[in-house]
Amino acid sequence: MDNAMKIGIVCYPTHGGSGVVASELAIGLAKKGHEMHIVSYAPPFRLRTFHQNIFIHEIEVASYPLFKYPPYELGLVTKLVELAEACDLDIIHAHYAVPHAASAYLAKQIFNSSRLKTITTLHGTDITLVGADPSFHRVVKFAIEKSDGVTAVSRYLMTRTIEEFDIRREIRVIPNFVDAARPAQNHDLCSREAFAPHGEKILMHASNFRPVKRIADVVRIFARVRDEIPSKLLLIGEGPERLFIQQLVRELKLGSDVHFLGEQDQLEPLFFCADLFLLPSEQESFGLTALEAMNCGVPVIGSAVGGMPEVITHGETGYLFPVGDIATMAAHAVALLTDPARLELFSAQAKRRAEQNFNADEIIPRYEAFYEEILKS
Ligand code: GMT
Repeated sequence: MDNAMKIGIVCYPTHGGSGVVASELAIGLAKKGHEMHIVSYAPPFRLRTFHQNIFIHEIEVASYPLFKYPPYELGLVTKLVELAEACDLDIIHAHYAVPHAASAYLAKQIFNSSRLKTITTLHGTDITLVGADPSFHRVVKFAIEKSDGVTAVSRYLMTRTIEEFDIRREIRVIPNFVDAARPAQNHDLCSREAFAPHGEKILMHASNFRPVKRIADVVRIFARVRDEIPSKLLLIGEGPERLFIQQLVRELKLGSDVHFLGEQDQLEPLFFCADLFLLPSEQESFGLTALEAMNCGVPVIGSAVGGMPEVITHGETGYLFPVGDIATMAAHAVALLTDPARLELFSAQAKRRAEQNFNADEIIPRYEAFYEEILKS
């Protein structure tokens, strides 16, 4: 490939949306012939198998008795400078601003070549929760202003960033994406009968189990649905809320109707077991799991916050209601689950929307074009 680029992608390796987007972007660009270098503190879970043109570089952070907090940012900077030199990188693309955008900036200063460009992709909590915290605010603003290019995963996040940090530069919106063809490969891997032996309906939620996801609302919505129709709930993920949620499941006497599946590397097989996906978050800059559910033909019920309305079309591919309105969410879940024709229509519309508006085949070239534009600038 003549115009192949050498790109360093900085991301978190854990089961979170920003790491998934970074990994899927690397996979897509590597397939097109670009040389992709992943810099992370562990191999990202979607990149644990071999991919041609993808190279993993783990960040080393020295520990010393003096350090209460090992300096991750500096280990990352050192790794990026070494990599820029050894691999002749064209671009460092930092996913999640805190602290990756600042580390990329510092690496560029140390490397001291105007040829090397830095790009930051804003994902959500790096702006709305963590970045907005006074202890990070100034650095995040500085890093956004100093990146050669900045993208945001939704129009909402772009606007919110401009307001929150008083940003006067361009932030390009490039939405998250899915591989529209892949679900077909995972179609028969999940057995509905294993979770719902008597033909019960299956509701599903997947997240990092943080308070922002309002998983208690998921459980309470499910409790109301189960009062009306036989149903099961699949809860996927790990995080600080897990014990509290287990306790709530016991208190509401939902017992064996709720399955905790822990972290799962691939959600697609499970989506094919689900009738409905629940994402009633407090905040959501995009809602990648909702898009992944739609890509498998699963409608979504969630909150009308942040970038969710850019992904889910209310009344067509799911329903969105105000945060915490569990009564309305549950009523619409029951209405949809008891109307097979409407459920089927929503399922088809969800799949079509994912395919037509968020297809990797269309979105990845937008990143590629953005890289080329920044390299020329
Ligand atoms: O909170 C999460 O879900 C994790 C977080 C992340 O960075 O891994 O997700 C954010 O980025 C995702 C990928 O761009 C978005 O789909 C999520 O909506 C966003 N989370 C929030 O805004 C709460």
